[in-house]
Order: sequence, then C-alpha cells, then structure tokens
Amino acid sequence: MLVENSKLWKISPILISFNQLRIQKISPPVQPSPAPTPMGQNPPVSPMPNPMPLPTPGGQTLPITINPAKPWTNEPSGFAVLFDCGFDDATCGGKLDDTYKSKGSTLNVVQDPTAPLSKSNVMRSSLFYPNKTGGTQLGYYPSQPVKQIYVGMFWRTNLEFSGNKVEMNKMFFMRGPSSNGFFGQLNYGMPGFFKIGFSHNSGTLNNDHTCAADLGLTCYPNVGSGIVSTGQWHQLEFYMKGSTTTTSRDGILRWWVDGVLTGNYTNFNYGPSFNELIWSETWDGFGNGTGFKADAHHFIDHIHISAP
Ligand SMILES: [Ca+2]
Repeated sequence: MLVENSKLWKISPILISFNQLRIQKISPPVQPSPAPTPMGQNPPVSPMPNPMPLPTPGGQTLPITINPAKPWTNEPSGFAVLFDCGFDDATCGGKLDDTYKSKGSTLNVVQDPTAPLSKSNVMRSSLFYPNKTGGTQLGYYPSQPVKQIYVGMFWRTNLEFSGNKVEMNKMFFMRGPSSNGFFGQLNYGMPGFFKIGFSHNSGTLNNDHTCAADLGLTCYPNVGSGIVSTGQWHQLEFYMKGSTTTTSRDGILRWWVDGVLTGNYTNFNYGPSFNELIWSETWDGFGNGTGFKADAHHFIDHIHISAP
C-alpha cells in the first residue's frame, strides 16, 4: 500500500521481452549451461538460466534442512539482532506498524504445521479475489539509521498465487531516507514459479551500469537461479550495505534463496543508510493488484532483522 512509480515497469524492454517469454512457454524451459560467475563480480544483466531442478509447487515443506538453533546462515558475523518475530501475533505484539490497520481483515495469524522455524503460527496477508486491493503494510523502524542491514525470513505464497500484471510482485522494502527499493517476485514464465529480484524503484538513482532496464531498475539473480515455487516454504535472506553517496557505486546488494547465493551486486548505488524495513505488496498501486486469477496469500513464519 505505497505510492510508487509503477509506470517505470511499463516501459522496460527487458520486462516486455520477459512477458513475451511467459506467453510462449507452455512446458519446462530448456536449461542452457550457466556461464561462470566469479563471486564479487557483476556479470551481464540478462535473466539467469536455472541450473537446478525446479521445486514442486505446493510441496509446502522447506526444500532445505535448517538448524533451528542457527537458522540465519548468511547473517554476517558480528551483527546484532534488531528484531525477531515468529508471528504469534500479526503485528508481533504491536512492534510492527500496521500502517493501514489491516489486522483482522486482510492481515491475520493462521496455523500451518509445515512452518519451518516457529510452528505453527504464521502471518497471512491476503488479496481476496476478485478484489484489486488488500494485503498489508507492516513496518519496522530501527531506532537510528544503519549503514548495513540483514533481513531473513521464512515465507511462502498459496499454491494458486498467479502474480500481478506488472511483472514484479512487491514484497519487502528496504528503505533509507532517500531510497525506496524492494525485493519481490519476478514472473518466471511458468505458472507456479517466480524469481526473487530487486528494484531500486526510484527515478533519482541510476544503476544501469550493473542492473537491467531503464536506470537499472531491475536487478535479476546474477549468481543463483532465485527460483521459488508457489505454495512451498522458502528461506529468503537479504543483505545491503549503503553506498557512500547516490552515485559512488560502492554499495552492496546481496540475497539468498534457500541458503544459496542468488544475487550479488557490489558496485551498487543505494544509500547511504536504512531506516525503514517494510513488508508491503502495494496491491493498491498501479496494476499491482490486477492480473490475479484466485485469492493471493503471502505467509511469513518468522522474520529476523540485524545490523552491525
Ligand atoms: Ca511462526
């Protein structure tokens, strides 16, 4: 539920071609050999091939084994916990800002015995078809801006989650005083599958030296596949380091899906700090709530936020 510049998505040639891909594909895509991708370097920005077997939509159980005592395997060493919640309550006892007072309507706690970390209560944020608005905005605001931030969560959609028409389904914003970027689900081209990507989502930043589309708005997975399937639990981990200035190209954008490094951009313009961590689908934004074919639900079992 945010005002955002969705029109930018409409003019991206990358996303137009991606949409065409979606229309054409009716069977699992041929998997070309992945190009070698040295760690720490930014390869070309084309969507990555998928070298791994696709998870089964609706498999529900987390596809990896975690250590419940140390589940956040990619949290940088030395980071201190800012926030940790297993969603026994939809707003974590009021610690999350329920900006649009959606608790009890489109924001609820439900029970899921397959929840990976903190059974069985999970948060559920819903768009009830054919409504074109819904979901929630849940915000965590650190007491002071931080230069680096880590966020981990166990998350899934419902099996029928079909995605919106703007090709990027917003999920989690990592904002600073002058930034509004988010992680979300990019349409993959097959029903039941998406890729986790990032957009800086701003007309005042330019990352076209390393990411795709106008102003480098779309950062695709450039190391791992980033593929997620509907109905199945996944572990998502996000790490960002703010750039010194909005043009200094020394920020870091990095994310993991099910423990596997998926995106790694080390010359990123985004910063200099972070002060708002917000779950929001922006289903009331331009086109964001349209295109679904059934109820759409996001479920979060647990969320963990830390910083140096
Ligand atoms: Ca839980």
